[in-house]
Amino acid sequence: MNLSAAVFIVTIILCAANSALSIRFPDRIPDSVDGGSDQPLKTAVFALGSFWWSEAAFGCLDGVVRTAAVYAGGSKPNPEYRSLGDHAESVQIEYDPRIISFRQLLDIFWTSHDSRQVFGQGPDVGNQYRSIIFTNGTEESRYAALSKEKEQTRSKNSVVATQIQQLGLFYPAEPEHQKFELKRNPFLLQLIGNLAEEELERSSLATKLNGYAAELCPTRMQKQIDAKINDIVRKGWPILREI
Ligand code: MHO
Repeated sequence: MNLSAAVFIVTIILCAANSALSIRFPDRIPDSVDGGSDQPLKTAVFALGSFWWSEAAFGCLDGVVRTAAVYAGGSKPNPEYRSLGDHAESVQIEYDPRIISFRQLLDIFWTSHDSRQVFGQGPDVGNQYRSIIFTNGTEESRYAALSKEKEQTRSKNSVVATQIQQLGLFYPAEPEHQKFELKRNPFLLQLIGNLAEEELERSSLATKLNGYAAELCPTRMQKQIDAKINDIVRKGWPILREI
């Protein structure tokens, strides 16, 4: 066997071993997208109740690169969780428009909450949980209005309370509200290397796992992640047993 053949085989073995011990999903976001100028990422912002839930509801979708919990829709400068003024708990979604469209995000928005509930969402009561589609430009406003009409025809006996608003200034929520569902799961955090807060907030993998932790991934993805994690657990991983 010549040297290059040997190197090739060793590389294959190392790759296989590596994939057994780490959690990686196919990253369909080409390097050029993030920061590239030809087809930049787009941003959408929605309010649909607690932002813990909202981040998780969108995090696992193909084409969603990252999410953040934010305060939006109000006028109070520098809102905080205990004094958010007239803002609504919202999710900021960075997505690749070549993989997922604003209209597809709207579909997820409608199916992820009860848009007829006024002054709250589920058990959470208050103005901060109201339902809003934020838009950036006339095309998005048109899509939002059309999708709201469609939703209203589905809901004959009650009024869809969702507002459609031009996106104004919005603010990131405090770190303890970011990737909240994932942070409730120390095992998953450990699995991706206990990232520092800043890294965690930028990480696409953490964004996906945040959806997984809340069991809000599409079934196919939920199963794919389950299988990957079971594989890691079954094969065992380096554990310090004694000093
Ligand atoms: N139902 C949630 C609301 C939290 S939220 C980020 C709770 O457990 O308090 O507003």
